Amino acid sequence: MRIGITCYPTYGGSGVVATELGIELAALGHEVHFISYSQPFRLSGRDHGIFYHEVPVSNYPLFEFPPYDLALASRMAEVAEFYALDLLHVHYAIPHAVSALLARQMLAARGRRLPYVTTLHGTDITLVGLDRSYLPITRHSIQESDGVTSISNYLKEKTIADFEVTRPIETITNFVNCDVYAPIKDEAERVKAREYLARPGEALLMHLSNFRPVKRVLDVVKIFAQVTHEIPAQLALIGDGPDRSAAEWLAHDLGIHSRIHFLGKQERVNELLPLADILLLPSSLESFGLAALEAMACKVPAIATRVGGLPELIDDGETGLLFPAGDVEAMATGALSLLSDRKRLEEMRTAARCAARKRFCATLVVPQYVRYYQQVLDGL
Ligand code: GMT
Repeated sequence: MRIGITCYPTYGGSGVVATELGIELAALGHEVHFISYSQPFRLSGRDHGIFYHEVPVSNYPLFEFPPYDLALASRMAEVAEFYALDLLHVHYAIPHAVSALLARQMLAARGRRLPYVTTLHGTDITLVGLDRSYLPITRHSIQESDGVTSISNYLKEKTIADFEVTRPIETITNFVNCDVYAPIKDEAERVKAREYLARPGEALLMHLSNFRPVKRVLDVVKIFAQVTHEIPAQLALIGDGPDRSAAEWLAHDLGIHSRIHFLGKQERVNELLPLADILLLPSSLESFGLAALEAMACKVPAIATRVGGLPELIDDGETGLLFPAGDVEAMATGALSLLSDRKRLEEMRTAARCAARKRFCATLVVPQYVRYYQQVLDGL
């Protein structure tokens, strides 16, 4: 198939999923065309079978808000025509599904079919999409899609309930390449590799996000403060975003900044995650929680919140621990109990990797997308 993929190309879970999907589809022999305002950050630009088409947005003085969604629709239609695309797959409904709808209409007027599949990721439904100014157009573009997938059952139900979408929605969960996201097998090698973050005998906690308020990064610092009060420990924070400076201030105020490593945005998180003992993900909402899955594949269980789609990913007590959002005390106690019981931690680490491989491996999930595309094409 020739597939056009549109996503947010910068740091963020939906862009990561879209990019990894494109890479996996190309590896299966499909031709993948990314259409976006910049090259998705996980693409090297040299991947066989993958093409990137930039969306130029002109900024006339008249435009207080340059209309990216229109430029995107034009580019989608052009790329679809020039490269004979079979379908478009857009990740994150706003504005991508609306642009795809326009592109489909433009080509229909020229006698060409261009179906589009929309994948719902999270705040496109739970926050932004529910904003009254976006709700009607978001609902329309989802309803009009030729196929709609959701990354968890939670998000599927939420979309049906809040948007009154009547068309079928297929749950296709997020996935991880279990060869790329993998543990460091040799323990001595792992201890050596993480020496710059934690000394031997110290626990290493990690957090990975875009530091938006929904991630509750300040809770990460507060949980760590309690942990490091009891046992020797270090914290590595991967990512950047609006709450980073507040987290840095808090680390200084609590006097624990020398044990916290702000690593910023990182390209190869698969090399960092296996170094950790546990991941902290205290989000107020996660429709799936890709960071937790990536960690699990690296044999790192998450201390996370019982919100959104996280219970579909993490079996509480088996492959991680779940707590109510905001309950810093409980999460710190949970982290301490796990880090102080090496046998239980090792069992949970093994179970986390096993669950990632058995249920969320790219080799299982990507074929579900291929079958879904085929269904959409057959249904036309
Ligand atoms: O909805 C967002 O917050 C944006 C999105 C992103 O691009 O980071 O995150 C969502 O999609 C990820 C990939 O499918 C999921 O793993 C995240 O749980 C989800 N975020 C939220 O629901 C807050």
